[in-house]
Amino acid sequence: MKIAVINGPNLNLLGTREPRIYGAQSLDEMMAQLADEARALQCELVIGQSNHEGVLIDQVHAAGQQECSAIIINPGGYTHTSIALRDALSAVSLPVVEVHLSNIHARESFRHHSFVSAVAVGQICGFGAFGYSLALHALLNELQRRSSSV
Ligand code: CA2
Repeated sequence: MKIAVINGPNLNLLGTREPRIYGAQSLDEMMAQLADEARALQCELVIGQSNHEGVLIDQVHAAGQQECSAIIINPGGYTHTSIALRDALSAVSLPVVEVHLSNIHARESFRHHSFVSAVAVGQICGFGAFGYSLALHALLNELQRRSSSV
């Protein structure tokens, strides 16, 4: 089974700045750990990151075309602004889990609203890199639940 993991703008800077908010690990380190964990669960990850809204939308479309079963997405700042990204996630009709490293609800008020949440199975925030691992387990559980209810 393949799962897409899509990371939005500025997340390529992880580990270089703002460690108090986002931790000290780089995105590559986080994704390598997640890929190891996924492999042990018989899953393959298709990992992406972009600083460009259109490229993220293309990665969402590709997840549908590459026969991924689900999407984990940290949309970064586009969480709070992008109707186009939300429309893409809605259009591919795959289960989505939204991840944020920080607790967006405990930060500035402009971070409290997410355009993505309404098209996601759920949102995980505030647990740092562990949030991606929680999302992987949540999606496997969701896929199992959906396949046993058909
Ligand atoms: O907490 C999260 O994961 C966020 O998605 C991160 C976004 C932010 O706009 C969202 O509100 C919450 C920002 C990512 C910026 O990442 C940086 C990493 C290192 C240095 C500077 C920015």
